[in-house]
Amino acid sequence: MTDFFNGIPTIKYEGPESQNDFTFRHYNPDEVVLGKTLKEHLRFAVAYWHSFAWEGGDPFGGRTFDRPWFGSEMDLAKLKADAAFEMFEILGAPFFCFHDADVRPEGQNFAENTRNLEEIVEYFAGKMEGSETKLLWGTANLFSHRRFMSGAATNPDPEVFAFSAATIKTCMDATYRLGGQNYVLWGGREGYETLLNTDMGRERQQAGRMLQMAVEYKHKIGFKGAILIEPKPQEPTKHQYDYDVATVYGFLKDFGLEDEVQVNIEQGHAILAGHSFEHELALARALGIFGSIDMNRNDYQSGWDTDQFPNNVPETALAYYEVLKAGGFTTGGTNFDAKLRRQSLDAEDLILGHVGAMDVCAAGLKVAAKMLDDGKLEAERDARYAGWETPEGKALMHSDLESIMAQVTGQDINPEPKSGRQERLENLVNRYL
Ligand code: XUL
Ligand code: CO
Repeated sequence: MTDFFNGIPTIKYEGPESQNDFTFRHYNPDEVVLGKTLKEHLRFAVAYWHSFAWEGGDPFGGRTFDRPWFGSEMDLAKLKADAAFEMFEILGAPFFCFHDADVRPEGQNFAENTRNLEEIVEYFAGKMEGSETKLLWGTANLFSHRRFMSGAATNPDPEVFAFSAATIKTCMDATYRLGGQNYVLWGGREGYETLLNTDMGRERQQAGRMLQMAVEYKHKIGFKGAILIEPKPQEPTKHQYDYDVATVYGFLKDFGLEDEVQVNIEQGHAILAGHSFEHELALARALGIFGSIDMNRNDYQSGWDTDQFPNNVPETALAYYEVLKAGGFTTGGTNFDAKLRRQSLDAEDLILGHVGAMDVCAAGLKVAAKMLDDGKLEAERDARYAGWETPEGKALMHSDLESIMAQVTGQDINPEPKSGRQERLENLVNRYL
């Protein structure tokens, strides 16, 4: 036991009227909604990097947090793991997620990195035996160390490609060993700073081959989880190749991976790409590549990835509406890719950030479920496309320009515009909130 969370109780559901800060008001893990418990629907995960590895720095200042596990020794990495599993228990977190670099000290070389990772993975395995918390996904940090400054898979130096491929293998092994349900690839530095030194065509081929290798290895070791790509348009690089869901889909098609790889969609990344979160979710569903979500929020006034805990129920409601329409999560879940503000120094801030976020997501999911169950919004949408369900509408998709022209002239087709009824639909959605 560490003493880091001393005095903080296990968080229980007490309902919306509770005056206790350390309680859930909307997230009752056992509450059944549309045939599943909230715990099964939401599949919450704690992000190890933001909660335990991030030091509170920003571009203008360094560490503000003072955590007893900061440092580069293995013992401290184990102390960090102890505190992490204590927090998982306080929150009743069903899952967690990690990068290699979050959990093990950086070694002098690849072999030492691998040894450190393997030792911590065994330590995690031991802790997981006595814990309810499972691994939602693992991933490799191929963006923080200076060797990755010009990319990992897309690096102009083949040695960096090799180092990255080997690291991905070790992280897939770690994920598999711990029963992880997915493996994520986020291309933090797979992009460019200037086109003047960049061969985009070549770099894209390198990224495609790396992803194919990860998929080949997944099948080789019998990893049953999903491989997920996490789109982001920019930051840290000026431009990233996995820009958004549409771009990733084109990339997957190009490399024959559209049936092998799904997407992990992050709220803040969607905003940076000039989309809404629900846009990205709806498109992934339509393309059949929806996998998992990184739940956070971006400050709408700053143009960077602020990774804040979600706190807006109408937004989470529209997001979970899309998740439910996609059939809900299978291997995926709700990972809080969210960090405290750098002035939020205390252990209780870390707990309350998660408690509030879990409540906001649960409230949003319940609104979404009501909306879906009522069916009014879907009925309006179906009515708008009803013409396509008629024999004439269906036949159009199999026709050709000449026949269609004959039909339009023969029947004197002259379409009358119909209202999109946007305000009516917005009013309808607000009734559920
Ligand atoms: C960065 C980001 C990452 C990925 C995992 O913006 O979202 O933390 O989720 O590498
Ligand atoms: Co993320």
